[in-house]
Amino acid sequence: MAAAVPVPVFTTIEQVFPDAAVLLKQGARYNLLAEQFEERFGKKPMYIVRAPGRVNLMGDHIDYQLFGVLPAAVERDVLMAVGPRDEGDPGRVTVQNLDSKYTRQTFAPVKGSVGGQDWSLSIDKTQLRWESYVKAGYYGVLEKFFTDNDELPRGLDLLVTGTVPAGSGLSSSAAMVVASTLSFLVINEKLEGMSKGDLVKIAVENEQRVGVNSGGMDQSSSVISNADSALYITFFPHLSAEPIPLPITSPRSVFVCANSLVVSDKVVHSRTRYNLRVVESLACARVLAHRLGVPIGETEKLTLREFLDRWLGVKKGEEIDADALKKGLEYIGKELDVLKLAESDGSNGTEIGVTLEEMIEMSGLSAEVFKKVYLSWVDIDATRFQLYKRGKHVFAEALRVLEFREVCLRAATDAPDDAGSALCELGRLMNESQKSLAELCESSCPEADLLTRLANEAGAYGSRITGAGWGGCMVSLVEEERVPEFIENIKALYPPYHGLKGDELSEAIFPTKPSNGASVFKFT
Ligand code: NG1
Ligand code: MG
Repeated sequence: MAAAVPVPVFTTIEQVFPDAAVLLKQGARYNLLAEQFEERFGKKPMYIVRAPGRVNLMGDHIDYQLFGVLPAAVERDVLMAVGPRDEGDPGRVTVQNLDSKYTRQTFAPVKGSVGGQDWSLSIDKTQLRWESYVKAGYYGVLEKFFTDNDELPRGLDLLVTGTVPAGSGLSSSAAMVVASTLSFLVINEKLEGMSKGDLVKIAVENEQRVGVNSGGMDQSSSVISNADSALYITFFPHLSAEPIPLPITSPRSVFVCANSLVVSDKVVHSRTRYNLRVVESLACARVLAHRLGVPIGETEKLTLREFLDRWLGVKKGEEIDADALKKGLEYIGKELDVLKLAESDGSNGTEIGVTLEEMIEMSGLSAEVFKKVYLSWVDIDATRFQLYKRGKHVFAEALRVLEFREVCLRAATDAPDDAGSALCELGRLMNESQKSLAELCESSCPEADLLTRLANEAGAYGSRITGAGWGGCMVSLVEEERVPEFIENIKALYPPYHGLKGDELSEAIFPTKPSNGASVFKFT
């Protein structure tokens, strides 16, 4: 196995500046943003910060169980032009957006201990407000660097523009939070010496301040990605990222993102969807540990990844390689079938799940302890729980991530004419993933099922929903020269696209290649 490349370090700002490839392609956009900044704030910006969205190529609903994922940053991004403010209260921020539907906001943090925090900066979690993402980025910087009384944060003016469609599973939120975290770091001269791993950690905590219990995939790919490769990101036993070259040069192929135009409000539905998946998979780990005699503390919320290591007898802190992990996943997948964690209704073998009482009984814990450990920290709503299906999805999807990685690494060393078969292999894995997301994780929706089917009929190698699901975007692997025809076909057959033209259509369905992670451009 190729050793995972440690997360690189930013030693100076210049090291991440400039990203020549981006500037060449997008120079006009950067200039316009800088001009607009000057017009609005009466001075030139000091920096432009860029953070991309991401498309997850393989591995959904497994990052919060600490299994590795394989996303790539997309070309679409968030740009923030930033300059320091000289006057006004220390730390005051004014944010504007080139898109006038996001109105101008100004705010200043208040020093003083609130709920154990050194600063307060009110973030309204009950409403989706655009400036919350800017505040979230600020918060972590305040809490990490401005805890003693001698130094106050520098205020700043900020102008934002973005091309990642909002609410579509391409992580516009992570792009916003990463860009704003970087903006506050760079203006306050705190970026030097910081590793990308540190930045990811701050950005993950920052995004959780807006109110989601997510894993670390989105911020990692927005920060760490490289152009022309995807990233294999692992979270356990520690964060690491390995660039994975994609076999997309012969025949030239691209990933096409297609928005189902079904908006899934993750916060509103989290009780029956995202957060429920988190609880079901944690409960699955508990029941497995109990049944298989794997040591687990009474109040320990073990993830499925941690459970697997213990089951395999891996020593604490030791890292197993991809091959051993693959074998472990294959074994546990079979074991899960034997254990029958849920009952089928007997008629057609459909899993009907277990009740809360049954789940508690299976866990070996008292009802009181079970509820405290698994249900008290999160709000969920269900009468039946699908432990078998969720566990089955997580282990099989984690295995597909390793297979996807392996196909790519093999194609990078094989003869070039084998690339076509590598693309077919990747497509097959994408289709299997879609089936598992639809049937086992139950995070697809009829529109997504239709779009992925149409994508395959229109000649994609494979197609799957990406990100949290229940709507949002599909990602399909398509030969580049077939893309115009592919888009035409989907447009004709997917009813929500009828009538879309020009920008509306290219907002909904567009090809993308892996892009570089976040960068900071300094004006000299
Ligand atoms: P999206 O699709 O960006 O909402 C969410 C989580 C990820 C991951 C995926 C499912 C957030 C911010 N991100 O992504 O960590 O769990 O779902 O694989 O909630
Ligand atoms: Mg998001």
